[in-house]
Amino acid sequence: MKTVSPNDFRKMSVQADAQAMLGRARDEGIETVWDRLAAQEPQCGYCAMGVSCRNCAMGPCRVDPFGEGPQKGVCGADADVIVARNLGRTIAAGASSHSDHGRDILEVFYRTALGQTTGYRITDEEKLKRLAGEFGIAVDGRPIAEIARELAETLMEDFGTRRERIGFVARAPEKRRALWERLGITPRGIDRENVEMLHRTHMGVDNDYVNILLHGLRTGLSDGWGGSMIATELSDVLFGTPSPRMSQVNLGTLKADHVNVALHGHNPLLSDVVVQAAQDPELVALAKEKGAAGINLVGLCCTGNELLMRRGVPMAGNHLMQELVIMTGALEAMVVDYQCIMPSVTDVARCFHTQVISTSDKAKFPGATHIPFDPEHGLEVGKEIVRRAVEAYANRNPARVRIPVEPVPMMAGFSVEAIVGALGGTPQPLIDAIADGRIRGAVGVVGCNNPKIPQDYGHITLTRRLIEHDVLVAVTGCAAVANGKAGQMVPEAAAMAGPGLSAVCRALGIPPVLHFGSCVDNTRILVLASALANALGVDISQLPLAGAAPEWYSEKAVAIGAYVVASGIYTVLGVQPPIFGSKNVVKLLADGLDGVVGARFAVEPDPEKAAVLILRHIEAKRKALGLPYVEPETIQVEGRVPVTA
Ligand code: SF4
Ligand code: MSK
Repeated sequence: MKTVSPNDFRKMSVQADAQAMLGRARDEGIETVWDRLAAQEPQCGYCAMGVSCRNCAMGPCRVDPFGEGPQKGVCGADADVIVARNLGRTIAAGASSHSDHGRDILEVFYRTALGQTTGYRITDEEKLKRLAGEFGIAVDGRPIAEIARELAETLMEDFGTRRERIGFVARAPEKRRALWERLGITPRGIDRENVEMLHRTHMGVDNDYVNILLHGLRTGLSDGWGGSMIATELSDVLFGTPSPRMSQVNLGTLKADHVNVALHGHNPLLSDVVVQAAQDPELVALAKEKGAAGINLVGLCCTGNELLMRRGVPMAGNHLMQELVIMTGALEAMVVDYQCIMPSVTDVARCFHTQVISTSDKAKFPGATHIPFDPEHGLEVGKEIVRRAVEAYANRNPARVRIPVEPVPMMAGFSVEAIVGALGGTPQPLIDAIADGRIRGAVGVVGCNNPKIPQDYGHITLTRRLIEHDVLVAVTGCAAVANGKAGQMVPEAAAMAGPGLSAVCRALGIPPVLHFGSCVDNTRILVLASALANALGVDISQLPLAGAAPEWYSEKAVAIGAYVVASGIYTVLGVQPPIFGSKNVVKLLADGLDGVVGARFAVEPDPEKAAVLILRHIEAKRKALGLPYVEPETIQVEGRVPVTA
C-alpha cells in the first residue's frame, strides 16, 4: 500500500475530523475520493481545456489549443464553438438538476393540496398567500388547499413552453428585466431553455460561440429565477420558512451510544418525513430494546442543510465527508435521495455495517437497498427506513467505532424573511450600514468541495478575509458546512469580523457569516439582492456585491455561476472551468460580459488573492455609487489569522 503521511492528510483537508478518518482509510486500505483522483492523474489536458468533443459519431474530436495539431473537429467546429457547446451543455445539466428537484417539490406540493399525501402539510400559510399574491391568485376567503392547488397549477406552467417569461422574473429589478429583454435572454420556460440548449449544441445548429453562451445565461436564469426558486419557495411553504437556530456540525455530531442515520443528497421531501419517523415512540422504543440510547439523525450535503435550517438537525459534514462518515463505524444507515452522492459510498459501506438506502427511482445505487419514496405513503416509507437503521444497530462492532472530534456549534436558518424580520421588518438598517460603510458590501460564498483543493481551505480562508474586512458573507451548500466547522457561524464569531461588521452582528446577535441554506437556496441571495436594489432604485450590478465558489466541482455550480453573473453579480471561481482552450470564450466570460450584463467571471485558485479581487470590486462599486470608499487598487489583504492547509 502507498505510504500516506499525516502531512499528506493536511493537504487533503484542513479539518481534524477528515484528517482522522483519512488516517483510518490509510491504515485499513479503504479507498477514498482522494485516492481515485491521484489514480486519474495526469487528467486529460484536452478535456481540462474544454476542447474535446463527442457530440456526434464523426468524432470524438479534439482541437490542439497550442496550434500544432488539428484546429477543427471533423464537422469544422473550432475551439470557440467546441468550448462554448461544452459549457452550454454543462449549464443545462446543472440547471436541469436543480429544476427537476424543484419539479419534484412542486408535484408533492400539488398532491398535498389535493389531499393525496401523508406526512406533508402546508406549514407556512402566510408565505403561500404571499406567493399566490405574486401570481395574481385570489386568496381572500378561499381555503388554503384551493389556493395551493391554483398556485401549483400556475407554477407547473413555468416548466413549459407557452410563457413569454417565467413568473419569478417579476422579482428582478426593472433595469435588470429590461436588460434581459434587450439581450433576448429573459427565461421563458424552465424545460424549454434546457431543451433548447441541447438542441443548439447538436452538431450543425448554433455555430456562433457568443450566441451559444448568451443562451447559456438564459438557461442559467431559468434555474435561478425558475426551478431553484420554485424549490426554495415551495419547500418553505411545505416545511416552514427557516429562522435562525443553533445546531452542531462535524463528525462529532454522531453519537456512539445511538442509532445514527445520515440523510444525504438534496431534496428534503423524504428526509423531512424521516425526521418525523425518527420521533415515533415505537421506533425509539425498538432502538432502546436493541441497546441504543436513542435515534440520532445527522445531515450531509444539502439534504442536511435543508434539515439543519428548518429542524435544527445536526450536520455531519459536506461533500468530501460522505465516505469518511461511514468510516466512523458508528453509522447504521446512509439514506440518499439524489445529487452529489458518490457511487463509491456503497463500496465504503461494505467495509462496515452501514446500510445505504436509496429512495429515488431516479437515483439507484448497486449495493444499496432501494426503498422508493412515495408521497402518498410518505410517513410509512420514513418509518420503514428508520426501522431498518435500528435493526442494523445489532450489526455494529463497538470496537470499530471511532468518533474523532467534539461537535462545533453553528447557527443556521437565515431566510430573507428571517433577516428582514431581525432588521425590524425592513432591509433599511442593512442598507444604512452599507451606505455608511460599517458593512462594505455582501458576498455569497457558495458551492462544493473538490479534492483538487484541500477540503474547506478555500471556503474558510476567503470567508475569513472578507469578514475581517467588514464584508457580510452569506453561505450556502457545502461552503456553509465548511464555515460552520471552522466556528465562523456563531454569534461569538463577530469577534473575527472587522469593527463595523462586528458591531452590527453584536447588536443583532447574529454571526458575520449567515447560513442561507442549500444549493437551490442561492435564490434567496437573488431575492435579497433584488430587495436591496429596488430599495435604492438601482440595478443589482450597481451594488457592492460579489459571489464566489472557491471549491466548486458540480455542473450545478456552473449553472449557479451563470445565473448569478447574468443577474449582475461579479463571481470568482476557485477551480478552473474547462474553457481555457478558447481565448475568445475566456475573454468574453472574464471581461466582455461586463459590458453585456454588468458582471463577469474571474478565476483565482488562491483564496487570499480571491479576497483581494472581491474587496477591490466592492470598493469600486461603492465609489461608483458615491458611497465612502477605499481606493480599490490600494487594497491589500493582510490576513489576521492564518488558515492552514
Ligand atoms: Fe467532432 Fe463536430 Fe462531431 Fe464534435 S460535433 S464530435 S467536433 S464532428
Ligand atoms: S451539496 S452541489 S457538493 S455545494 Fe449541494 Fe455540496 Fe456542491 Fe453538492
